[in-house]
Amino acid sequence: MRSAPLPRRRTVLGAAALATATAALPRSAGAAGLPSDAEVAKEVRTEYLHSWEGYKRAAWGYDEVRPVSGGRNDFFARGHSFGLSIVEALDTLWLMEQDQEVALAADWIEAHFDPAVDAEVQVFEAVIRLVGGLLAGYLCTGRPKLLARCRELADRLLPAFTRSPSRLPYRYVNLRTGAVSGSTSPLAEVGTNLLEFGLLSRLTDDDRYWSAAKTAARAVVAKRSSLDLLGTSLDIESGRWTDGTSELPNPPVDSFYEYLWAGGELFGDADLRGWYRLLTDAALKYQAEQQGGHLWFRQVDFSTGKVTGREQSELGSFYAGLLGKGGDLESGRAYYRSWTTLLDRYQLLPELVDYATGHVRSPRNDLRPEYANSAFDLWRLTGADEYRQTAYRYFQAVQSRQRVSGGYTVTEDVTASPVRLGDLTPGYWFAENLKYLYLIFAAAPRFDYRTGLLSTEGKLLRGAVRS
Ligand code: DMJ
Repeated sequence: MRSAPLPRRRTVLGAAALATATAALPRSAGAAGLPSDAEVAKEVRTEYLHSWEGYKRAAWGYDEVRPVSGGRNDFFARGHSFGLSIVEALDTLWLMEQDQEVALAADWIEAHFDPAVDAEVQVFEAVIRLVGGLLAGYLCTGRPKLLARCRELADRLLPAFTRSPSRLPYRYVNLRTGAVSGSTSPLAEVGTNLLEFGLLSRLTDDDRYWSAAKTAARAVVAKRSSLDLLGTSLDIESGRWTDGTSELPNPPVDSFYEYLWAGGELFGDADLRGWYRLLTDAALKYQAEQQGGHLWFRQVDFSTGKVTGREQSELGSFYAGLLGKGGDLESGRAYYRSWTTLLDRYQLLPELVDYATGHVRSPRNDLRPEYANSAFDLWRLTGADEYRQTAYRYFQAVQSRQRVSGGYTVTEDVTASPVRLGDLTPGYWFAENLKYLYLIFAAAPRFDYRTGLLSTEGKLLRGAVRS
């Protein structure tokens, strides 16, 4: 995993800076209308367990629960279940010290999780949710079978990389046959594997996973434009861009950038750090803009910098925290405030807005975690009360609008009053939203606040404190 160091152009807040920042974090007894931290942590845990029990009751062993109807959803492939919500929940339950539930979840995985089913799965989703979930489960519990399952799954995903003429991964692979498909892939799907594959290489002393991931990331960065911007999607077979728009921080490119920073941090990899800095400087130069006193990121032609759109996806709100962690703290804080104004307006963030016109382009709310993720990141970096306050507002809004007797559900329209409910608890709900909130308020003894590092799916990949 060694690489030649690239020059760094400004200080990046890594573990040392996080440590300094978090050492001074205030623990509150309930300032400015908030209950005490301990009370909030208890509320958050109670709501998490409400949702978990709903899943267990109606959909145990299936990927996802439909908490209104009591139905189930196969996330990866119709007719095949991986017990996704169980894998997603494992490290959150562990951080919340729910050891009976941890044992139940880990036992189920060891007995039933099948990494060799005859089904085509999306490589990106399988990596961040399943490989990441099994890795985190192993790091938290120390149960070797979780690592064995993880490795078997990763071995079955590898053909997506090794059968590709460009070494950029195909989008889909059949876990039993190794057949690959999906030759046009967005950036996030090409690069959001560095953490999971890098860590797996470390734990197994087998370089194939890391090498596949790093080769793909290197190939992408080599295709940057003369402005140091990246496009959105690539043709896996020719290795060429299929478009020329820089979408950062919207999907489907979002976590590509996140993994450059996080990979640099987790593995001390100077290439990844250098690439993150180079691409982030270009995004701040060509895409950042103020509208109505708020910071947003426009879409631009990656060769000319010409503006092509002003849409912002809710998923982009993760970028506030990433900017902070990467060393652009003031930009991160400003971008977070832009999202807070939307939260204050709608209480639940809509999926897509045009920030120039103020129009809501998609009024859905898919119980997404990105705003809470940034609240957690920025709170760790600054200790500022603003993030506890807004995190709690986010929690209250979700609790009062998306809670049902079977758990928590997505909503169809956040602009309707009352909001129109959907019928799904996405797997990531068990991995992310309430984990971030819990960690802000709980002073969790099993989380190392100095070095803890979470993946894009909220998986605890560093900083599990085992007694
Ligand atoms: C999650 O699977 C992850 O956070 C991913 O990085 C983006 N999409 C969802 C949540 O919105």
